[in-house]
Amino acid sequence: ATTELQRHFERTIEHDQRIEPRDWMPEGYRKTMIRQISQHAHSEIIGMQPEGHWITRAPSLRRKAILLAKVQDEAGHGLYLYSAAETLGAERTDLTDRLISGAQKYSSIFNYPALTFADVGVIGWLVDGAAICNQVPLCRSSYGPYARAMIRICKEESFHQRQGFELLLTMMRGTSAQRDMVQEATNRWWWPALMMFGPPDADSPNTAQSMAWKVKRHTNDELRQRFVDMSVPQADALGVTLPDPWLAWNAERGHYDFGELDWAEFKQVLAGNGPCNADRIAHRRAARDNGAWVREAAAAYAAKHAEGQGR
Ligand code: FAQ
Repeated sequence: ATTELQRHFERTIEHDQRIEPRDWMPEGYRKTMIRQISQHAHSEIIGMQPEGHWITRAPSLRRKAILLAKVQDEAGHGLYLYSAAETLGAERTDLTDRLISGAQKYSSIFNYPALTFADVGVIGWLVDGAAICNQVPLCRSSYGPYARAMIRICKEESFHQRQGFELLLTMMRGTSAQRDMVQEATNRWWWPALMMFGPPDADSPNTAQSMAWKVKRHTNDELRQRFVDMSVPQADALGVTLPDPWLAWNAERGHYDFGELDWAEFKQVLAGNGPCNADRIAHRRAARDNGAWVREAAAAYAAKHAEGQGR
């Protein structure tokens, strides 16, 4: 019977159809999906922190309203993705515990600080830009609930990217001090944004299997290249310089060449030693602990309500 189910699974993948929660799937596929979806969810939730700190410091009511909406969207994406992980049998409280204990990862990018208001713009432009580049192909990922979640998430990320670019465009039309702020923030975020795509293909243990299962549609290096190619004209339009002396158009390849990433830094950030890792986790731990009474009260209320209905 297993072989029949296995054949059905393989045919579904082969024909570009979706695997759904009740379908049989290999344990490795389930594990991979839980790993990727939950780490993605953690990234959305931890990703609220760098920009969240600027909500009370936004320079105008308009900027504050935009930033509030954006950060709330990230919370929505996180909850949406935890729900997708739950369709695979994962438990949300367990996933949160695994994030806090360091057993599960979240994107390296959120371990860098947002030091000025220009960072809010650069995060929208580059971090959301990289997220879209990585996530649009995931709308065709083989696991149904994940692929469908990505459609809505990508629409919202596109708005986030545009708000960041528009903020930077406004600052670039301002004073020279504002232009310097944008350039300085770009210098700090460019390389970490390129690291969001993951290790080079040769050092990416999960890519081959994830591509075979059509969980991933492109390799890490392919998407990183795509992001560099789309960012160069955007930097030109803004009037900022990307901090890479090796960046040059290669007519033969039809792509931009770019410099080597600092993979030692990437490894350090993944190992928990980035500039903000400890802060991010401490903040998340406090939120979990401070919210415990709300979850307990909700569970007690639900139990009482169920009891009442039983009579
Ligand atoms: N940071 O074998 P691979 C956002 C890990 S966007 C930390 O290549 P894979 C929106 C990887 O998990 C950010 N860890 O792995 C937003 C694996 O470790 P494991 C979230 C990384 O899965 C914007 C190991 O290294 N987006 O949140 C990173 O095939 C603004 C080996 O790597 C997603 O999660 C990294 N950068 O490819 C929110 C997208 N890169 O699990 C707020 C979905 C790799 O074996 C504000 N995920 N690792 O212990 C993916 O597309 C893939 O999982 C990759 C990694 C491409 C990230």
